[in-house]
Amino acid sequence: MAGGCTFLIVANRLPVDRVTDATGKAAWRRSPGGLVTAIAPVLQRRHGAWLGWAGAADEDLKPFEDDGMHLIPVPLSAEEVQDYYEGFSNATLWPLYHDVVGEPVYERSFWEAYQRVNRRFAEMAAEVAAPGAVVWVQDYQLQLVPAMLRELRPDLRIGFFLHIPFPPMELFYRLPWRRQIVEGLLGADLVGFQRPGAASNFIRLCRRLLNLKYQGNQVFVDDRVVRAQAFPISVDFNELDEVVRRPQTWRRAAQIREELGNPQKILLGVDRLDYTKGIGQRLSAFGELLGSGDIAPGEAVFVQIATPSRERVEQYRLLRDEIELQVGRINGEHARLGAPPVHYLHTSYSRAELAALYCAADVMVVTPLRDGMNLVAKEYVSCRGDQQGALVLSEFAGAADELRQAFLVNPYDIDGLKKIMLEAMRANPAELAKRMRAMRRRVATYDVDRWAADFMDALESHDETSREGR
Ligand code: GDG
Repeated sequence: MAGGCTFLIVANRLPVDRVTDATGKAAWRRSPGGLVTAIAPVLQRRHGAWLGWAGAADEDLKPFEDDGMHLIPVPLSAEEVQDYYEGFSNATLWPLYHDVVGEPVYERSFWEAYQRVNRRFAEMAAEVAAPGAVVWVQDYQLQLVPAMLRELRPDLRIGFFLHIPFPPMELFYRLPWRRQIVEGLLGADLVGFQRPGAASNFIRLCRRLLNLKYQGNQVFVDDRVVRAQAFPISVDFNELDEVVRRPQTWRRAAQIREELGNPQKILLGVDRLDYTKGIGQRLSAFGELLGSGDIAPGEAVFVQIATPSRERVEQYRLLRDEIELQVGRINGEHARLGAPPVHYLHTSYSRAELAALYCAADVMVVTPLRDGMNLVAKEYVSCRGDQQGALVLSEFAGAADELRQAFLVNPYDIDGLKKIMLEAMRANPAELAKRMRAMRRRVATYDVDRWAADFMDALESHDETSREGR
């Protein structure tokens, strides 16, 4: 049975978190995180609906309106949160898709739950979508939804976007359920990836694993054509640019510098506390630079914001201990009274405070071992309308394809990382301005609106393209 939604986003989480206000009343607040930051504005403009889990286990909420969006909660039991979300999504797929930088867990009960929950999402989407509606499914937690949904509702136009990397075939082949995942994705009309390399990995897999024919970015599945293509995600450049035009943002940035003891250089990292982000590598490099005297005592401070993430997954608990031990060691060895070189903050901040931090940072250090895109790098660039600031960026972040004028680095190479961090700290203002201007041009042109519009255009023009392709 069809519903009335003509445009529907289907994602693991709703784009809001429950908070308790001053009077003790529960309310919703837009959640931080890459996906939400990118898609909420698109949905608000198209007056669509968003289907996803509200974040607490074992509760059955009615659909509601918030922040200009129609939100439809999908219930998950505590066991499903453990097996589908913390298990298959975050302990199996996440490390496997990020080049196995953590060891994936292959557990049959996780897979059972993943299928069950994906089916629930597909069934609920099938119920609310209007005839011929456009449904845009998001990310690695829901890779089976496109095929399940197509089976229930062949009239829908289905898009899928993967926010994280798609691994090379050699790694993907390890997954015991590899075939089902690829078949699940092929239920979509359009499968979007962050980088062209990821789209080619997928197309190669379709050929090798399922023996399907392809031509360019089109894969032929029975009587259908599925397109696989890169759509590098971006940020709301204009919004950030506007935030940093406010004098209070720069006043706060100056205050942050003051609070840090007016060091010559502030280095900044902003990440979810995740083992893919290379936080340990950048801290090692900074610690060694202090140890060798390349950075003089008091010359530079490193501010690391580590937003709490997936705290019930074992690997994340271990990572937190490791990072905190490392910070403690560096500060133990190099701090003077009241002046630690590393300021580590395991908490999350408002977007306004983040913008002020970006403005205060002389060097933004973004060193993931693998990252689909990395929005932090693009946010930093968007905030630096003063054309200053240096971006140290890992070659293994999707953003490195576009931000070629960053100080690019291989984060596995600690000596290389040390060298590039020093280079970024010592670069002269003219060189920084040249690099920043070029990067800003890129992000201003390919902003989040452009990303969503490119994806939607490709999805909505799909039929015509397919006929041409046959
Ligand atoms: C996934 C992919 C891809 C962080 N701390 C706070 C906060 N944030 C915001 C940042 C940024 C977002 O969270 C993080 O996005 P990233 O892209 O850096 O990383 P993931 O969370 O891993 O995102 C990634 C992304 O999806 C989108 O496709 O780029 O590769 O892994 O926007 O600013 N926001 C607030 N307080 C914080 O403390 N308000």
